[in-house]
Amino acid sequence: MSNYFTDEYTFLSEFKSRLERRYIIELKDASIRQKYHVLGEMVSEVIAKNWLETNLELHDIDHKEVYYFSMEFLMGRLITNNIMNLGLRDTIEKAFAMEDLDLNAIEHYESDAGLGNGGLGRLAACFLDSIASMGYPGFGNGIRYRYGLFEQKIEDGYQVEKPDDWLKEGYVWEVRKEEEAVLIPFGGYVSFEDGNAVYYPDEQIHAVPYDVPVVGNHNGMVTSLRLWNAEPTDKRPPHLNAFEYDTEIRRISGFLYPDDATREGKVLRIKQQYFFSAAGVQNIVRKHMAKYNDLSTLPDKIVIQINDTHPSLVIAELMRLLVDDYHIDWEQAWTITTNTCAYTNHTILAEALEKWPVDIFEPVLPRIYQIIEEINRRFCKGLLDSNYPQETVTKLAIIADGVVKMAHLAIVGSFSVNGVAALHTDILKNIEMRDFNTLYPEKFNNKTNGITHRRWLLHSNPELSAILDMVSDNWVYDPMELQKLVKKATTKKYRALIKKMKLAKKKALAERIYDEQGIELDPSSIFDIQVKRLHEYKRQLMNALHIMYVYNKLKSDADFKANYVPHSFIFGAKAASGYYFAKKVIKLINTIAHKVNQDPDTNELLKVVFVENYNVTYAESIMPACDLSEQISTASKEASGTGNMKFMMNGAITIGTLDGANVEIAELVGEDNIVLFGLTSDEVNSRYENGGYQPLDVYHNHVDLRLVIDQLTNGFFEDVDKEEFREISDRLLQQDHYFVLEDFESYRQAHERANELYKDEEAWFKASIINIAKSGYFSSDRTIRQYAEEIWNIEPLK
Ligand code: 26V
Repeated sequence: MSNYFTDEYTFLSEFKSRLERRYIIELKDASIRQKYHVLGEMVSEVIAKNWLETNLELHDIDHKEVYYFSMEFLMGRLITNNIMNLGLRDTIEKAFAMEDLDLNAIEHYESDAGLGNGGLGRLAACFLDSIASMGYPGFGNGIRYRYGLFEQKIEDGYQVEKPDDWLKEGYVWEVRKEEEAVLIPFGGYVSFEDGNAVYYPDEQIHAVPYDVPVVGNHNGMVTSLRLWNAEPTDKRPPHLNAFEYDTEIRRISGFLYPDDATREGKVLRIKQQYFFSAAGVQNIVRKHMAKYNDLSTLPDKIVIQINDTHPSLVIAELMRLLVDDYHIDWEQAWTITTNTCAYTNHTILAEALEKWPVDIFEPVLPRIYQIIEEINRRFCKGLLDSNYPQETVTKLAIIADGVVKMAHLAIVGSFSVNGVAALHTDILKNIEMRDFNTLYPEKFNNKTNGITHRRWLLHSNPELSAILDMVSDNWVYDPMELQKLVKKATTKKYRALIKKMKLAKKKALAERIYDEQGIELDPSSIFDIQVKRLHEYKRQLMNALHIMYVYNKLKSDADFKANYVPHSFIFGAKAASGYYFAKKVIKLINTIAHKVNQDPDTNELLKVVFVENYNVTYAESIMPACDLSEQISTASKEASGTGNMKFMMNGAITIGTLDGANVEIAELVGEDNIVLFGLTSDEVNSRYENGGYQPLDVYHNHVDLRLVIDQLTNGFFEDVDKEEFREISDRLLQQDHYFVLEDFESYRQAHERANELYKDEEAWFKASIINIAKSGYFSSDRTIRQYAEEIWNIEPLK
């Protein structure tokens, strides 16, 4: 195949000629859509060559591979990543400059692949980037959702969800591999014939893989993210007509669950989980048999990383295949399975730990249920034989009280269980999963999360990248090299460079916000940003109450006003569609914004924006534009956080609690270069043990805070009904499970310290530089290397 990217002239002539052949149009008349498609196609052809070579090499050599099973991959846009990693950007830019075309605008045509909810899904995408860029043999395995995470509109201050029809124009990067489709059975019954279980399912569903290339950075490596699509077979259950059957099947890969707050559609969710887990396992076993013809060697050649409990049915499915289809005895099958699977826990929130009611689970997956029962029976028997008290056995059982506990299945069936930040792993080991840790101390380990510095620094912040090039010529390959910046923190020159970079990125963000929402931000104000999913534990509400406090002070206290550096408070957050309280908080933030932005007394000093439809692509312009990064979860609740790392890497200073990876950020940058506040995780837990605290005491003792709480319901917001925020004030005063009121004063003081720090320009940019310099640790390359060496036991290809 010819390479059309050798120089700008060759590229341009091919680009034009393809537009003519494909769309019967000349370049000057072509639409962005047409240009995007032709460019995407040309880049895909370069990828194809590397992809085939990578696949052939992986096929031929004897090595071990990792399969990252995840219900979510929040990939964002791929075109920029692909063009840069393949080293094509220069040629394309030169060619486009000759024709006055804007590559950026064409890139922006690509839809943001939002097959994930938040941190967990984006982590999976960062991991794939690191796996490919470091040359590890590894693949993603997930679902090809027809609709990704909803698109958020704000109407009258309320969130409205619109379907994310991301595939409507096709997806230029994917390749359908119909030949590798597998059948997934559901329902029906099991009969025992000659001592073997024979499963007669009600329905069979085709799982058809679509492969998306994951392009390594300048290393010729292209690995795959395999996404499974659910399609009908010709065997339809008798009770459904053809149309109903088709609709029912397609729902399985129909949409990503946006609802991590409520658990509706349990059956569908179980089907989704089994669908992509079983398809992935069948694929692995088939490949392994074709290459080695011996399943006892599976753990030497394959490791399956289970991303949260969603794919933990791989454990039961692998057992089913080994025992039922390959007639391997249970003990050996169990050894193979537990040496192949490894599990990552991403949350300790009790309400987020998956439990499936047996009466729902069993009819959908009757054989899988039997296998889990047998795993459970043997596990419990083992405990009882080792003299564990019945009470402990019941607590640890996989099936108990009429539910299947997916985390217990994942722990029992894996050789490794990891948390995602040091504090989180400590909490898992010492509190949440203490008994399991006593039982299997060798399984538990920590792998602090990371982010790909290629997307989150190199691609989204070229201005900062250029500065970093001045201190190291190798930081892209070895992000720990960023440390060299430490000694520049005390130089005027570098502080000025960073200041200039920050201002440029803030201007760019301000422009986008103005274009989209008509709100004008002053780029010289402090950009104080909180972007993440909306959850009570993340405490966007505390941030909002603090803004109300600031507004009140600006109106009533001249000294405060004189001392106040202008602030732009920026929020971005999607709330699960069924999460009523979270949606109220969005309405509150928008109501505050509406009021304060209009007030001529204060609006030179205080602006508030809730950006619409925060997603990966938006994050790429938000992260570099931040001065103060809000990481204010109730201590112990945020397993890690990864936005905190993206902000830090782009020179923001964190205002945060000692939670998740903030703890490690604080250790790295030192107390002078982070603004900490609030209860510690131990303090939070000891309050829970002692029956919580009295929010009313705080309310009565804190005059300024009391005013803010009162304003929620006293008509202060003229545009809304007085009762609009009643539930918010009730919850704060009656339960306040997340210690918003208790932490408020300490948060307020922290903001005061941040305000003072910002005024001392020298100190501020010094801190900013230290943050950038220390952020190399949070590259997902480091995280993936640790997984590879300490869990997966795999090596990069030469
Ligand atoms: C689910 C639910 C469901 C019920 C309501 C509360 C709730 C809260 C969170 C979740 C998500 C659980 C899994 C998850 O996305 N965890 C996130 O994983 C990130 C990557 O490891 C990590 O940085 C975040 O701290 C963690 O919340």
